[in-house]
Amino acid sequence: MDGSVLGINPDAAPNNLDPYWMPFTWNRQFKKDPMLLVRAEGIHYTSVEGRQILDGTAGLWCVNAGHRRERIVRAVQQTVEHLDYAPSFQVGHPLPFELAQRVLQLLPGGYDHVFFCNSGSEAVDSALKIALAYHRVRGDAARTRLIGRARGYHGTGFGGISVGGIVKNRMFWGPLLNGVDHLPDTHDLAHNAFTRGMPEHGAHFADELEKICALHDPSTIAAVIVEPVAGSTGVLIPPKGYLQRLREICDRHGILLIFDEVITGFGRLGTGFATEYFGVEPDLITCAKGLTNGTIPMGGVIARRGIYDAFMDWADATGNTIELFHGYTYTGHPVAAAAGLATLEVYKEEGLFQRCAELAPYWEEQLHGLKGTRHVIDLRNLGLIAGIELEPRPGAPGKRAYEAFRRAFDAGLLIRVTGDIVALSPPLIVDKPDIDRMFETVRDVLQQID
Ligand code: PXG
Ligand code: PLP
Repeated sequence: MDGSVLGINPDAAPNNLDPYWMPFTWNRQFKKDPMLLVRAEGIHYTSVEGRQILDGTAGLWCVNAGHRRERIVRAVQQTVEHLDYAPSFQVGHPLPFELAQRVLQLLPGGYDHVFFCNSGSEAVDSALKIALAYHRVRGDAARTRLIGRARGYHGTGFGGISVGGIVKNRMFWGPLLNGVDHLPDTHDLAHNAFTRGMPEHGAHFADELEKICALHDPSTIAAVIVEPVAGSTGVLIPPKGYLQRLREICDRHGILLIFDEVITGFGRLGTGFATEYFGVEPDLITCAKGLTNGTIPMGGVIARRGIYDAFMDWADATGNTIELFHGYTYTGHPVAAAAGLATLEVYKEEGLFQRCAELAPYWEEQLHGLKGTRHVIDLRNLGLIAGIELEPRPGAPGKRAYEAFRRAFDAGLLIRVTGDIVALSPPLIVDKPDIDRMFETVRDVLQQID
């Protein structure tokens, strides 16, 4: 980049790291020993020191087409040269209309509308609000409860942390939303350790939903939200039959099912969305991340046929002209929509979802080659996602994995850690030698650390 535009050199470390309060980060450690990424191309970052870092995590699970793709960069440049911003309430710009149509093409026929926002957290909040309002506009106003799941991650808005199941993301913020309950998570190392793909054991975890229904009276429950594959809490793969059973129970009781596909959307499992992969159709789907290849923030909520119509019918019946009292300044932002359109074009042109499906068996094979490596107590995979669970150090949970993360970075590989679980989710343009390098680096690092 031409430094003169910004008046600073974006390839150099800032002289003062202090004012920026970093998210989900050990701030003081980082500021003593920063890991700064300044450039990216394909499957690599370049660090501020000029080192090449293999991107084992597609950024934060979002750069599915690899970095700095020409078509996406040009789409953003061209759009912003024509128009920076257009209001999103009562006025529009053509691009989000086009994008909604293209997103729907990636889904089974039962989905017919897309609401846009700016992140996964907003997508979750929007989906929860749409679910509550859906029942309300249909005259079923008693349905106010929301059911999430232990170890669920649904972003960091109040809605998302209320239905989410990560204690540290919840414990500081008081009572959160009212009327929320949680399913148990499906993690079961005793039965399922080292399973390749979906575990055989555990569909019964879905039956807990019946118990929750019995406890609260199902006619008070608005929606159940789950990640089809739990990503950020350590790659928890759904047991065979589990998602189907959740769908059946929701159907039996008139409860909406929401799949949070912020990670699984846009090819991560080798299909457009996880709904296709698992053959289970939720009522609402949240997405973000891969929607724009991470280039410009954007999220969305995809609605099954009938949901949008319920709002239209309500507005007609009540004489309201606005059918949904919800939205953001940057809903359908034209520059984000341009990035989204170009991204979907790249996915299609290069057959990246198919590529993911084709590479998945090799990925699985290489991952499970780590069995027997020091500290490894489980290996899990689906699509191009891998979870490597480490035995925690006694009295120091998370420390071993953090050290692995730091050493991997020094060895030229970006991984993600959560607790003592390492997650890998490379861009879908990854090739076999990259995959080999990733797992070799992880193996080396694990052999080196205590
Ligand atoms: N739902 C799911 C399933 C997610 O994975 C969000 C919602 C929130 O999206 P935003 O865009 O508001 O962050 C996410 C985000 C990690 C990691 O290390 C995962 C996420 C975000 C940051 C880090 O696993 N997922
Ligand atoms: N706070 C204030 C004072 C605002 O005026 C607005 C939007 O107009 C918001 C928050 C919400 O911002 P956004 O629409 O970007 O989510």
